[in-house]
Order: sequence, then structure tokens, then C-alpha cells
Amino acid sequence: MQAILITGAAGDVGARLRRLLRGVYPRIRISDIRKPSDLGSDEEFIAADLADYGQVEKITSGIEGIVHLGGFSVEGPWETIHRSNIVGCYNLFEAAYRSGVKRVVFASSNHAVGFYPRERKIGVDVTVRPDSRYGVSKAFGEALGALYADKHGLGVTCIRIGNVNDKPLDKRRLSIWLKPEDLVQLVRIGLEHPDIRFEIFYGASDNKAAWWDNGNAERFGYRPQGRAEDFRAFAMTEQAKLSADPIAERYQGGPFCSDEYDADGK
Ligand code: 15L
Repeated sequence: MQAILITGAAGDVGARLRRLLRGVYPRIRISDIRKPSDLGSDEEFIAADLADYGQVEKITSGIEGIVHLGGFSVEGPWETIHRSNIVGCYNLFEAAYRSGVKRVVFASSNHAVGFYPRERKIGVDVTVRPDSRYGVSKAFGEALGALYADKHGLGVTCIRIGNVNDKPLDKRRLSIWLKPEDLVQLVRIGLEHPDIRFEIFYGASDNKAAWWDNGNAERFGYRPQGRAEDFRAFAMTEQAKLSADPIAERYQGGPFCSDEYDADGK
């Protein structure tokens, strides 16, 4: 793989990935709607609004593999989610296909399946249970990826990312933490593994309290190095600072589930 594109490069995960992928691929083009504040003089940056197909075509031209982090990364009003994550995601896959891109790694999210209860361990073949409009948009992106893989032969990997950070930030994150270096492993499998057509992986490290069976990623050689348990004391101290939220605590998606929730008693 000679030339890759990272969308959403100005965000937190984008910034981490840019740093960790430096030197791994000969050419890395980065894109976002705004210029990253820490843009290096050796980095190729092209600004693009994902909702504008013409702009998306420009950033995918001459590219072999895409890491698609772009879009709105939390819950938001429908207009915002629709523009960034529905129209934007469609434009990305369509432009990738028309530009002859071979691989797309799509940053999906745990929120595509956030309404599974915490006591249930799930694999990648469960029905989606989104916990927000944002989660619905991630399920849409996964479905779109499957369409372009099955119909047009694009190699697509969807990573249902838990939470990327230096360490797990609370009790929920002990189950879903993803060490940045482990994300790099998953991304590289998606871009490089010869047998990828359409796959879903969980973006989680080697977490003892995991809610997800990540056997599919392991089948492709994923060997996570991060262990959330090493940070349990820190995470529980942070947890103690949060106010009680019984709905959030019942489901895997946490506060994305309790936000706007009014189903009880109906
Ligand atoms: C996500 O999908 C978000 O992008 C991120 O900001 C976190 O909220 C994360 O999920 C999480 O569930 O912790």
C-alpha cells in the first residue's frame, strides 16, 4: 500500500493515528474540514467538506487505502448527523469506488450496538441496536461498507471503536478501552491483510471486563497489547466523581443510552 488517506485528521483520534502511522506508508494524505493545528511541514493536507461530493472526489483521487474517521463523532441534531455521517459517508464510499480505491477502514462505533445490556457478551454478528442518531449513522456506514464490498469488490473493514485514550477514563471504559497502538494494529489489518472483503472488528484492547467477543479480529492476527485492568484504580477513582445514572449503567453505550431516554413505563 503506497498512498493512503486519513479523513477526520484534525480530531483527537485522527491526530493520534497520524503520529503513529508516520513512516508506515510512503504517502499519507490527510483531510478534514479544517486544517489541523499541529500540521507538520512534511504532511500533505487537503481540506474537504464530506457533504460536498466534488470535494470528496478530490481527496480520494490517486489513493489506494482510506481510513475514514471523518464526520460528527458524538450525538447531535439530525441535520448535523445527516450531513456529516449519512451524506458524508455515502460520498466517501462512492468516491472511493469511483477513484479505484482498494481498501476502506471505516471508524464505526460501539454506539451502533450501544443498547445491548452490559451482562450480555456480543460478537460481530448481532443485530445492530444503536443508542443514538449518531449510533444509527454508524450502523448506516457499516451497511454502506457491506454494499460496496459485496457489489463492487472494495475491501472494507469496520472497526466498532470503544474509546481511544491513553488510559480507561471510568468504569465503562474498563470494558471498551482501546490503546492507540492497538487501533493502529486494527487499521493496518484492514488496509493490508490479503483476505479482507467485508469485516467488522471491535476496537478494544485486551480488557478483562470486555463485553465483546473480538475473535474475528484475532482471526486476522490482532494481538492487542493494552490491558485496561492495569488502570483499574485510576478508572474507579474517576468513576466515583460521576453522578449515578441507572440507565447509562444498564447498557453498554452508557450516557448515549440515557440521553433523551423516556422508554421506562411505556
Ligand atoms: C464514541 O463513539 C465517541 O466518538 C467518543 O467520543 C466516545 O464518546 C466513545 O464513543 C465512548 O463511547 O466512550
